[in-house]
Amino acid sequence: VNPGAARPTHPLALAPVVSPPSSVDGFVKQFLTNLNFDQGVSLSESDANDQYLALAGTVRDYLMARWLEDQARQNEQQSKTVCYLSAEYLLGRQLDNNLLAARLTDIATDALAQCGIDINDLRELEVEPGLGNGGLGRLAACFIDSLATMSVPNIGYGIRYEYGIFRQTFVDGEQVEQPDAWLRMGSPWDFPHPEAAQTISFGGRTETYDDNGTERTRWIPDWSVLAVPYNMMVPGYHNGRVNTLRLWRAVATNAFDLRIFNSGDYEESVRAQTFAENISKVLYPEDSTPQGKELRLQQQYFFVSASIRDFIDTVLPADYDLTKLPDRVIFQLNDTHPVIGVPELMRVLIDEKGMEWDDAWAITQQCFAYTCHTLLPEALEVWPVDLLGRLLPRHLEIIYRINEEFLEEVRERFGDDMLRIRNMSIIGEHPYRSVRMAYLATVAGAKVNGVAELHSQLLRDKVLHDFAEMYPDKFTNVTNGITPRRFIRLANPSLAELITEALGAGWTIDLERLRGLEALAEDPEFRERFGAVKAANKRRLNEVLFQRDGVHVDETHMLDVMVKRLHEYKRQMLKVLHIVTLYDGIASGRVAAADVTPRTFIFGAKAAPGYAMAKRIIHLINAVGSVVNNDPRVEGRLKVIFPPNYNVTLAEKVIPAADLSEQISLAGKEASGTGNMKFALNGALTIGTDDGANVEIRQLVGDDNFFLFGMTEPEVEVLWAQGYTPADFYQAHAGLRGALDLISSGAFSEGDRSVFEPVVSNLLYDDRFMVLADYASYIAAQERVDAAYADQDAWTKSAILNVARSGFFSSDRSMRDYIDRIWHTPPVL
Ligand code: CBF
Repeated sequence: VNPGAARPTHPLALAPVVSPPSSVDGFVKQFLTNLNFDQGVSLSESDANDQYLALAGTVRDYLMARWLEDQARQNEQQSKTVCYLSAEYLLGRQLDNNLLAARLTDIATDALAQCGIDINDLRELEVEPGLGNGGLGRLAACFIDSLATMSVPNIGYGIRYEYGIFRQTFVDGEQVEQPDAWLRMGSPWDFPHPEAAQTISFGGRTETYDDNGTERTRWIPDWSVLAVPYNMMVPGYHNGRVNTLRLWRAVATNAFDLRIFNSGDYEESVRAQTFAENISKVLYPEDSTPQGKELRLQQQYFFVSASIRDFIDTVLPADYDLTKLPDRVIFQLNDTHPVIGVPELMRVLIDEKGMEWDDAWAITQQCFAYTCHTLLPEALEVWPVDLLGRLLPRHLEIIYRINEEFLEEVRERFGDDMLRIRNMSIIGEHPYRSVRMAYLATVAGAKVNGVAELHSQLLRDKVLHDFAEMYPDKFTNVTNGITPRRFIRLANPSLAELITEALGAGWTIDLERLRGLEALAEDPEFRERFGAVKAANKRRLNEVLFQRDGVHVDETHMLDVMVKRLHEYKRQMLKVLHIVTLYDGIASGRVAAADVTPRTFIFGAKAAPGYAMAKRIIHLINAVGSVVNNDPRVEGRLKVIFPPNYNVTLAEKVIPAADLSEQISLAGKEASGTGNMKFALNGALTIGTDDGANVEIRQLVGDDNFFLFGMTEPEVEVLWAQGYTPADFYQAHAGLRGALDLISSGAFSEGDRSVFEPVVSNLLYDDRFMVLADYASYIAAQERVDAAYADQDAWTKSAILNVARSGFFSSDRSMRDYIDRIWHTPPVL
C-alpha cells in the first residue's frame, strides 16, 4: 500500500478479488482469456504448452481470492504461524493436486473438452519440481498439504533451485546424471516478488562499538546477494484455504559491471552475477551424507536468513513487540540444514533490534524446534569453524557464546566431568574443529523430535543420549505420515472410489475411518472388487512404463517393488541377492522354472553422483536384469525392471500397482521411511525388518499381514560388538555362496570378473550394513511370501487389512501431533 496515494473510489477497486464462476462456461472463459492475454496466442494457434500454461493460470485464478483472504485473515487475527524451514520440497506435479483441492477436476476436464483439448495430454506436459532428494523433501511437501487442509497458518520456506534433483539416465546400465531444467518451459505456479527481496550478506569481519555507553558488536560483511521470494499456493483439500510456500532465488545485487563490460572483458563483467546466482543454482544431490562444501553452507544461510527476516520484517506488523515473537511463530528446523537460523535470529535480535543477550536467547529457545531425520553418524552435519568463521564471522561468535553458557550449565548440573563436557560440546575437536549442528539445534530448540517411535527412542538412548539426560522434556516423537490426497485420491483413483462407495465421503481428511474396511475384508465380493482395482493399476503401470521406457509389466506376476534412494543401509543388495538366488536355482537346474512364483521386480533408485558403491549397485541391478530377462530357461517367470529417473510422478503409478513392498534396511538405520506407509495404504504387503516406521506398521496391520525378517536393533548391536565376520555367513549358506559366486564369476558382466568384484568384496570383507547376516532370514521370509501369494483370496484379504489399519499414517495425524506436542498453533477458521 502506498500511504501517500489517494483512496480508490472505483467500485471494482474496492471489491475483494472475485473468483471466476465455478461453472464450465466460467472456466472456458477464464482459460481462453489466459491463453489470449497471458500466452499471447489464439486457441487455434496455441500449442500444448501454451494450453498447459493457460490451464495452470486458470486454476490459479480460482484459488487467488482465497489465498489473498487467508493472508489478510491471518494478519488480522495475529495468529501463530508455523514457519517450516526446509532445504527441500519434493512437490510432485501441481496441476492435479490443485484441481482436486479446488474441486475443479470435472469442470476443467469438460471445459477443455469444449475447447477441443484432452486434459490428459496437458497433464503429461507438467515437469515436476524436483526440489528434494527423497524422504525428507517429500515429507515437507506432505506436511504443508496437511497444514493447509487443517487450516493451520503455515509458510513453507525453502530454496527455488534452478536445477532440482538430477535426471537419471542409464548408459550401458550405469547411472549418468543430466541436469534437471525444470523451469525451461515456464513455471506457472509461482509468483516472483522482487520488491520483497532481502539482502543476504557473507564474509567480512566483526567489530565492537560504543552504543550510548553500551558495548555492542556489529558485523561488517564483504559481499552480499539478493534473495528474491517466489510464492506458491498451497491449497487445502476442499476447505477453501490456501497457504504459502515461499522459495528464495539468489540474484546478484549488481547484474554486471558496466565499466568492465565496456572494456570488452565480458566474462569478467558477469563474474559477480554468476557467483551470486550459483547459490540457488542446484540442489545438492545428497540426503544422508553431508557435502562439506562452502556453497552448501551458503545455501543454508541464504534461505534461512531470508526467511527469518521476511517473517519479522514483512509478515509481522512494523511495530511488533519482538519480546512476544514466540506468540507469533515457531520455526521448525527440518533436519540440520536450517540450523544456522539459530545464531541468525540471535544476531537479528541483538545486533539489529538492540536486544540484550539473555532476552534474545530466551526468545530464540522458544521460537525453534528441531526434527532429526537420521541415525547415521555421518549424516549429522558439522561445519568446520574455519569455513563458518570465514563465511559468517558474527554467527561463529554467537555460537561460541551459546556453547560457553551451555557448557557452564552442564558443569553446574553434572560437575567437572571432562568427558561429558567434551562429548556434549557444540564445538567438536576431532578430526577438525567444527560446529555440530545437531547439538546446536538440540540446545536451542524448544523440542527435539525423531520421526518414528524406534528412531526417537534411539535418539534418546544413543545419538543424543547426554542431551536427553539433561533435558528429558525436550525429547518427543512424531511419527511421519503421508498425504492421502496425493497418495490415495490422486494416485489411486479406483481404490479411492471403492473406499468412498464403502465408507462414504470424508475419509480423505479423517483417515482412521479406513478402519471401516476391516469388516469388508471378510466380504468375497468386496475382495473381488479390491483385487480388480489392483489388476487395473498393474495394467495402468504397464501402459505408463511401455510408453516411457518400452518395457512391459505382466499383470499375472506378483509385483515386488523396491523404490527409494540407493544407499547401502537400505540394502538394495539384499534384494539383488534374492533375485540372483532364484535365478541361480533355475539356471543350475536345481529348480524347475515352472515351480517359481512369477514375479516382476521393480526398482527405482537414484544414487548420489559421488557415491561410487551405490552407482555400482545400480549397474549390477541393471546387469542382473538384462541376463535374467533374456535367459530362455527362466521362461519369463522372473523379470527385473528398473525404470530410470524414479520421481514422485512415477511413484504415483508404481505404488498403487505393487503387491509386495520391500522395506529391508538394517534395523537401527532407517529413521522412519515414508514409502513403507504409501505402499501399505495402497494395499501392498510389506516384507520388512523391525526398523523405522515398519515397526509401527507391523504393530498396526498385525503379524499375519506383514512379513518380518532379520535381526532386531539390539541383535545388530550385539553381533557388531562381538566382531561381525561376513565371510562366516558366506561359508554357512550354500544359497548365499551360489549367488555371490555367480556374481563374481562374471555371469552378469560378460565374463569380466573385475566389474562387480568391489561389490562382492565389500560384502565379504566389510558389509557394514550386515546384508550377509540377514540373508538367510530374508530368503525364508520370501518363501513365506510365495506361499501366501499362492492363495490369492487370502492375500487380498491381507491387502485390505493393510489399508484398513494404516489410517494412522496420514500426515494430518502427524500434523496434529506436532501441534499438540510442539507447535501449539490452533487452526485459523
Ligand atoms: O523423515 C523423512 C525421511 O528422511 C530421510 O529420508 C532423510 O533424508 N534423512 C530418512 O532417511 C527417512 O528414513 C525418513 O523417512
